[in-house]
Amino acid sequence: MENAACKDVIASYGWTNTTVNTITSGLINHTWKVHTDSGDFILQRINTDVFTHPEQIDENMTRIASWLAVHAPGYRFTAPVKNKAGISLIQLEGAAYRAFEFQQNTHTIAVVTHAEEAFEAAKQFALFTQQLAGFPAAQLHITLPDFHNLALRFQQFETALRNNNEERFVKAAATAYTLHQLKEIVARYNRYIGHPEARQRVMHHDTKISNVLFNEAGRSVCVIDLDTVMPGHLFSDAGDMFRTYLPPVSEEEADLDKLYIRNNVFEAIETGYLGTLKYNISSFETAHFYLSGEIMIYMQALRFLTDYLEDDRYYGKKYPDQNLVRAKNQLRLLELYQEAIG
Ligand code: GN1
Ligand code: MG
Repeated sequence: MENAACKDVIASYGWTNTTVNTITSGLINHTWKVHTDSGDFILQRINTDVFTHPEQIDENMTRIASWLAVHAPGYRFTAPVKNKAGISLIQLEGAAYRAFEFQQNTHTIAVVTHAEEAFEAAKQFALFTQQLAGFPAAQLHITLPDFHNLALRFQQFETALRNNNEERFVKAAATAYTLHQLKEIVARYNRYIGHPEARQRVMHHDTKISNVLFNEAGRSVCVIDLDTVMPGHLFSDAGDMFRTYLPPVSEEEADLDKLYIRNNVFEAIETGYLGTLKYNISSFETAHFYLSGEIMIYMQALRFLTDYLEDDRYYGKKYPDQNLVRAKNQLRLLELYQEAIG
């Protein structure tokens, strides 16, 4: 690990004989796997530029964990562990850290290869929202205000277009134009969230496949990466599954010919998610299930292009035009998705 602060964090848990390995997935937080004498842990440094109130994440986790302990004691909820001082969020030198027990005999996968994996993940995310259906969602802090507010994301995109850096604007122009033409999705989003039946629930807000733990038999065990757990709408979780599971390649793929919609995966998401939530979902939510994908794919395309126009402030990059490549990828995916839902 790169600095002395991390050593102090490790010491605060009382871990000894540690071996630390960086886990590279995830664009926002820093994650390490720590092997110790007292078991294996996942240690994370929260990106406090993004999550400006890490203590709110910690409070949300504690509230949910206590509630589940009473109402769904068998449910596997991956709350942070406490250090020797009984603290589950360690704030040091302006950074915030927390650790989780490593769930033995589980693994994550980076991309959906088989429809069965999409089914298992969709089932697990539905189960999460289902188990927490009785939890008073309004008691949770909003850890990222307006996170999935498509209307705001669109406004931020328009602002970025106006305050552009000339060279990037020229490169982004065609993609920006097409994205702008699709703005009626924002109007449909506004109607959705303004509808009295668009109920607020406890949502995960980051349902990519690597946020599900699988066991050796290929069954899903639980969901992880709970920083964005907060009140929200069903479209967030359903939509991000469509966005990230349907194509055979990720948002990083530059060759757009490799993108297509896998119909068997589509069916798997639908059966896994709607099947699990069937007694807990309104006809309004079911009727807007496909819209979820349009909202979330469109939102991600806007976010990547906005970041490109704003010099990669948020997502960062490993090569110069990466955020433009990501935006083009998501735009192509949106076109394919719209064809698929007809
Ligand atoms: C970010 O850090 P990661 O990879 O879990 C982002 C998501 C995006 C995703 C795109 C807090 O998630 O909203 O969909 O990148 N999370 C945040 O890869 O902005
Ligand atoms: Mg995440």
